[in-house]
Amino acid sequence: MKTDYKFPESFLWGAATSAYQVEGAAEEDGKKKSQQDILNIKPGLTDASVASDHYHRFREDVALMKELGMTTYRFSIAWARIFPDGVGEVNPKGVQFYHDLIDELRANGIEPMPTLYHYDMPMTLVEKYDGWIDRRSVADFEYYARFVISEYGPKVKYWLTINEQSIIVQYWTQKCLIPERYLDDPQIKYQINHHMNLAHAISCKLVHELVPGGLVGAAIGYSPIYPASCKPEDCMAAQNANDLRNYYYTDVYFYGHYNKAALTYLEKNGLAPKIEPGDEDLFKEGSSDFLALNFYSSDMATVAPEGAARRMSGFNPTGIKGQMEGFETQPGFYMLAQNPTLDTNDWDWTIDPMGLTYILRDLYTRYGKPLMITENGIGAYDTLEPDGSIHDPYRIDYLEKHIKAIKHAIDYGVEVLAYHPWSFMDLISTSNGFKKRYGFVYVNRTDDDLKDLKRYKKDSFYWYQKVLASNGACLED
Ligand code: BGP
Repeated sequence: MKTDYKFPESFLWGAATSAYQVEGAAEEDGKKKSQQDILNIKPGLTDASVASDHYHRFREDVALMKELGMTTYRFSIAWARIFPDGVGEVNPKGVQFYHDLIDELRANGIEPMPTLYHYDMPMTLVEKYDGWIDRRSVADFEYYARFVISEYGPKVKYWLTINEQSIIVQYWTQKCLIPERYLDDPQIKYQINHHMNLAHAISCKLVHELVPGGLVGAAIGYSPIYPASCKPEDCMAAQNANDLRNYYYTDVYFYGHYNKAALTYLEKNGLAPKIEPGDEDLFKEGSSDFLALNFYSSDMATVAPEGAARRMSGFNPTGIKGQMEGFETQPGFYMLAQNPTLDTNDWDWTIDPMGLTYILRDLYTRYGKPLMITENGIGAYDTLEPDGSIHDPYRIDYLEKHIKAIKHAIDYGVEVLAYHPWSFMDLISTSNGFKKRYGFVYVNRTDDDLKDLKRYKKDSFYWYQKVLASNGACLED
């Protein structure tokens, strides 16, 4: 029988971005620097001062979203634009920017879906007490979140709290500005995550308190982890990896406590966060309404000997296949490795659409809460042709297979609310600057040359427009 790819009528179709990756205007209209304005000055990255210039061109960008047929847009609010020093005095121009953006979206029939935090801790708080490393960050985040949720609450139904705690733990020095003296202490990353769990739970409580009918959840970077073989040892390693890399985060959001096996492993290895009395009560009070997933690829695990060197995931800095710097190894628990059965993009990220059906089913069975996709896409080198076209069949192929994978999960009974591919337009990649592009809309600049920042529609734009117009029904096997 032919599969029907028509999605439920209420399904929201959109795309995603984050503040420091698109906005630019890093120190304009009262905004002060965030840690990303410092971190992205490093060689190999692109400084965030202009990015895609969305701050100045958001009306033109929203017009393109409307033309694409989007009914939801996932973006993030820059904490340092609202409170330039993290707490204290509010910045009226920053507050107005997000009012204008949200109003423009609403006027065009697009549901605004803001993320409260996407890697961009205000620098003042990093200088004051080392940012998320210090528990004072939780109270300051509450101050910021309370303001933002009350201010925009009447216009915003869906709230996303913190972007990708799991990836922040993996790539802690890239996602947070970590002072030198902490670099030899791997426990710190789990402490940062604990503070974020508290901030997440507080945000959930605030949405429930301040936004009638509001719904809230975290956006987690999530990859299923398969065993390297059917050997029981590999299956056990995969279970260990799923516990520490995935359920360690999501169990807190829905059960209000850390995954037992993962926490026990961290405790035995001196890595567990310091948990204060009452913290898990707060987790339970701040339970999520849904889970948002950022899905790009899947992982594979095998056995790690007790004596193996501990390391976190590496990344491929060159965009030439086969140059992944290394895989996470947790001695005596698991070690990740490249899955030989899957193709990859140029940065060695596996391409695994069935992995998306797999996690949607698994997470729905585990927690019974609605799910949505807040990121999914393929980073690639794109070429602007002399006639202004961009031919990106690899992106169409990737997205088509993943959209079908979502529908397969829906057909199994999973409740999926929305799909936001990454990204609406080209933006600064967190690891590879402007070389690695994700958007439906091409932004005419490179890492070193700002050119004219003009927007061009890629082939994938016209393809996605048809998918949205037909609510998925145009897709066929
Ligand atoms: C996620 C982040 C995004 C985004 C994406 C692609 O981890 O939430 O901010 O950038 O990954 O990753 P990259 O930019 O490194 O290619």
